[in-house]
Amino acid sequence: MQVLFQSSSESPSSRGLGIIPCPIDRFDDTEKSVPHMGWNSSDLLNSQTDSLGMEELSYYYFVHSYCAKYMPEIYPDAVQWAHTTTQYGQELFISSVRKDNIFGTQFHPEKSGTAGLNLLDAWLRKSQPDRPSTPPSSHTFRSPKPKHNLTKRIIACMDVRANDEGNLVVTKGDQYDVRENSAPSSEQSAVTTGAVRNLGKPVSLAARYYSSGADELCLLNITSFRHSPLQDQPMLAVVRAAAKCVFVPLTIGGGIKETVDPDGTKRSALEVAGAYFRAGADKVSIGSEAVYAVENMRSTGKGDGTSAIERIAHVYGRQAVVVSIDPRRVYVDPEIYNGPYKDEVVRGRADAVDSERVKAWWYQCTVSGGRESRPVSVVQLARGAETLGAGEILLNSIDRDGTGLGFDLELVGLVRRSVKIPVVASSGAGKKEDFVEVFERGGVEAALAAGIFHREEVGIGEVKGALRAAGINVRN
Ligand code: 1PR
Repeated sequence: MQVLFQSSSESPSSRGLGIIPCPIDRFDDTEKSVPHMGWNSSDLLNSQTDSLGMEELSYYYFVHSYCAKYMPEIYPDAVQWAHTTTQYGQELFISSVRKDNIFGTQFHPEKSGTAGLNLLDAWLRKSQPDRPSTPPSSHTFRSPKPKHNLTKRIIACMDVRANDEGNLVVTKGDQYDVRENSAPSSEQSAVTTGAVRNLGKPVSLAARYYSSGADELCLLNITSFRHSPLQDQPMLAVVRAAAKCVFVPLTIGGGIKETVDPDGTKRSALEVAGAYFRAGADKVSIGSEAVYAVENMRSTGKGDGTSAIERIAHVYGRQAVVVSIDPRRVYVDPEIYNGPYKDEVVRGRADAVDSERVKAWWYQCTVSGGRESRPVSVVQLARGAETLGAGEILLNSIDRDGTGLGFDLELVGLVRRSVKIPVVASSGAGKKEDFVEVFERGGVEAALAAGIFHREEVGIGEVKGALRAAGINVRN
C-alpha cells in the first residue's frame, strides 16, 4: 500500500509511485511503543461504498512503524483515497485505501483471522471494480478519539524438539528442564523417567490455538544450540504446515544464526531467516545470537552491521525481528552489593511468595537455552537489541518458567521501562488473573503462556474473558 504514496521517511532518497499525494512518516514514539504491532480496529470512512466485508467491530493485524497520517487539511486529495482510518495513540492514520479497482491495506488481511479472510473473500468475489469514483460527497472527516483500540495480545507458545524416538513434539519444562523426573504413575504408564515431556504435535496444537482465539503463535526450536543445518531442518516443514491452517502471525525462533550444511555450504542467519519467512513465518526470534551481538556492540561501542539482528532488520524490516531473552536471577545482598548492575537490583515485593519476599537480585542473560550465563544484564540486552534493530522483545524468565507462580512483574517492569519497542511477557502464567496483573501492572503489549494452555488448565477464551471483565481491550 505504501508504495502508492509519494515518499517515505523510511527511505528519504527513494520516491514512491506518487499516485496518492501524501508522504509516509514514522509514528511518534514519545508516548507509545513503535512498531504499532497487534490487533486494532478500522473505521470505515465512506459508508456508501461497498465495505468489502470490513466491519466496524472487526480487528485487523498491524505490524509497522511508518504510516500515512490522516491529515485532511494538509492533504485533502490523499484522504479521498482513505477507505478506513485507524488510531494508534493520538495519531490517526489511513489504514486502507480504495479507488476504482485499486485497494490496499496497511494491516495484514492474511494474518487477521476470520475478519481478514472475509475481506479477501469479498475482494476476490468482486467481478467489477466500482464505478470510477468522483470524490464521495459523503466523506466524513475523522478526528482522533480519546483512546485507540489496539488490543492486548495473548500468545500461545510451543517449545518444539525431537523426543528420544526422533519425533518432533511440543514439550514444556520447569525452569527449562523438559525431561520427566518422576517415576511413572499407574495412569501415566507411557511416561518413562527422564523422557522428554510430550504435550502434543506442533501443527495440530497450532491449529487448536488458532481456532480458540490466540492472537499470535510462537514456535521455538529449543534444541537449536545443537548443530542444525538448514538443509535438514524439520522446523521448516512444521512452519509450512502451520501456515496453511493458521491465519494469525507466526513467530519462529531457535537457530536463527549462521549454519553449515552437510556439504559444507555456509548459510548466513539472513538466509536461515529468509527460509522461515518463505515457509510462512511473520517474525523470527533470535536468542543466543542477540546476546553475542550486544556483547560485541558493548565492547566496540556500536553495531558493525554484521549481526543477525541488523541484517534481518535491514532486509525484512525491524518489525520482523524479535529478540528472545532468557534471563536468570542472580541473588545479592543489596546492603553490600556494589557491582556493575547495582542500579538494576530489584527486591521481592511484600506480597511475593515466601521464597522471594526478603531477597534482592539482578537479571543475568543466558545463551543456549539457559545452559550458559553471559556478562550481560537483561537491561543491557534489551536496550542493545533495540539499538541494533529489534522490533519486539520476548521476555522469558528461567526462574518462573513452568512454575505457575505468575509473571515476574519486577523483570517485566524493568524491561518495559528500558525500551520503546513492544514487550511480550512470558513465563510463569498459572491462572487467568496472572494475565490481568501483567497488563495492569507490567504495562506490556502482549503476554505469552505455554504450560497452562497445553495442559488445558486455562483456555484462551477464559483469559480473554477475565481481561475484558477487567476493562482491558482484547480481540473477540
Ligand atoms: O538461542 O536463538 O537458538 O533460540 C533458542 C530459543 O529456544 C530461545 O527463544 C529460548 O528461549 C528457547 N529455549 C531454549 N531452551 C528452552 C527450554 O525450555 N529448555 N524455551 C527454551 C524457552 C520459554 C518459553 C516458554 C515460556 C512460557 N521456553 O518459550 O514457553 O516460559 O512457559 P509457561 O507459560 O509454561 O511458564 P536461539
